[in-house]
Amino acid sequence: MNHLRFLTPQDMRILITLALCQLFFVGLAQDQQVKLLQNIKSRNVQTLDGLWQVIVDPLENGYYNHRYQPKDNGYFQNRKMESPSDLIEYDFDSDLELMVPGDWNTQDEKLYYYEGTVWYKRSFDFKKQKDMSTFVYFEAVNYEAKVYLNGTLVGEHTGGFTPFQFDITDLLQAEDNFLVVKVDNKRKREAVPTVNTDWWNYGGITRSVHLVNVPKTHIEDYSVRLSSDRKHIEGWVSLSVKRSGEKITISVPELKLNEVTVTDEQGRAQFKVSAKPKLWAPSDPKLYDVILSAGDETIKDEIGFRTIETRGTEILLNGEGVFLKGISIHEEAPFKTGRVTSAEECRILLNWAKDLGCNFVRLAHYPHSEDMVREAEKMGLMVWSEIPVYWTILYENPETYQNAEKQLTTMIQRDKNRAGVVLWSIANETPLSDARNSFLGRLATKARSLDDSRLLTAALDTHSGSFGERVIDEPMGEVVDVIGINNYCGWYYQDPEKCVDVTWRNTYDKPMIMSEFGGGALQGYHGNSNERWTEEYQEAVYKYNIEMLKKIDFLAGTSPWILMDFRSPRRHLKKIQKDFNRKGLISEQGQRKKAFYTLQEYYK
Ligand code: GCB
Repeated sequence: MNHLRFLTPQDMRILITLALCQLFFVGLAQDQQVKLLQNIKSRNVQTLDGLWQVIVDPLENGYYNHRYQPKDNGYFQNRKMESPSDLIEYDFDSDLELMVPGDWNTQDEKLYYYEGTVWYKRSFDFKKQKDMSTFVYFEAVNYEAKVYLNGTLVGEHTGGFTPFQFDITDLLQAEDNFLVVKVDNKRKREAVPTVNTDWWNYGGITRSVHLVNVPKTHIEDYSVRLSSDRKHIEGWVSLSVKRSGEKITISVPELKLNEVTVTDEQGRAQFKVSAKPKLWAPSDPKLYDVILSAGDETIKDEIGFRTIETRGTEILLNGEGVFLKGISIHEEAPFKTGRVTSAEECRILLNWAKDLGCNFVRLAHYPHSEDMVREAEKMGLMVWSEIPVYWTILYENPETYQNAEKQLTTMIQRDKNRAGVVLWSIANETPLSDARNSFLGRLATKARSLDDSRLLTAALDTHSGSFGERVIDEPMGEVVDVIGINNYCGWYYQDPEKCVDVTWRNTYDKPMIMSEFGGGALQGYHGNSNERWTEEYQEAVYKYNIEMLKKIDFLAGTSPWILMDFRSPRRHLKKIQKDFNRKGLISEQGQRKKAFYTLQEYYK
């Protein structure tokens, strides 16, 4: 019987709407499955770093026509005049050049405050190899990127601090390829982060770009870690093709571990082998060479093995209580200012953290580069890694949620093999509301579904209690494993010396990290300890806060705000700030302030 004969036009409309909705949600779901090659630096890569030609395009004239419709012959076509009468009103060859990786704001004075579109173009030759696939891999572009190769759109990406890749195998030619990227860092209310942040909105291709060549059947992703009972090394390897019976080898030569397994029909192989590795810890950040092979491909990673968990109000690393002596860090370069662009700059910042006596860094407020995370791990610094769900983003907006979830997924995807990373942070100082609770609750569920071997946290405000007694009863305390608290006693409220008397009550049986405290000082500016902006004032803020912290028995760590002064468009006090948030313990030129030594003393 034909059921459709009994359907009214109204029913048909409902059915069509339902079908469209389903298509829409399937589309969304697929979009959320971030495909990302793990550990690209161990692959066959060709760098695209260096000078790129650029065109600054505030009106997006290279993209929209005068009717504000996307045009077919945009700047991504990189056209040239072919005869003297041709009208082409742009030319990458005679315009500006900018360094990649790098932000544009600190490379050209005219771009210091610029927020909008810049077109980047880079030409290259390419030696095609049989049976190989080539991806263009961007470590980060802030904030939106549209990527074109030889005039064809290969993909788009949103989010300023997470990597993305596109398969460009079929578009590559032997000579004169041109890669054009439309980069747009306009702030948007619905974006993550939103329009309002306390850091500079550095635009550009801020991290490295690579061409990655891999065999058609290659290892796409893997996870190698210590089991929670600390008796096994376990994990999985997944191939680029969904094919069963492919042989996979996982070896850790130093442990004489050599495991051979085969893929299932999803192209994925699981493994679990008895092992007793030396455990990764700040005192001995042991990393093992791990070699994975499948077909024609062999890749090497350096992986540490550890467990991280909580027991009541304690954090346990490898089963033992640990206090997280930390510092917060923005990804801003020492000395030159602007975005960090090299592993060397990461090492300078992290060495300063080591000098402070840290075993922990809070990488605020967005995923830092893979270099930063790997360098921290090598130095024995535990890492708090965060997504820019910051202040008042649009918690009611489904697209904002999808965006945040994708950034979270990519962060976990990229760094899941880093033993150094112990905490995923899903938010910073978010306002109380049902919409926010549901937003963060969903993010937490997602994070746990992707990775159950780390702790979840968020930097929260205290919303109840008085100046004298602060009470931790934020609903998010229920959701996270470790409660981060940002609290500026002695700076945004109260005189510094009164902070000693502040007491803390935790309504949750969970560890608390004081994820921010501090105050501002201009390096070299001296005076009384009650004079704002002097090093002595900042020193007093640290001194009395530390006295307060010492009395909190559920305190499991601290990451004061912040290692180094950093640029912020909210800091207008010309004589002192000059566009810098001055809460650094070190100036942007690397000079230590008095409070550096106060914290160092505490960490001893
Ligand atoms: C905060 C924010 C941080 C700011 C800091 C400040 O609570 O989390 O992003 O930079 O305060 O200096 O006000």
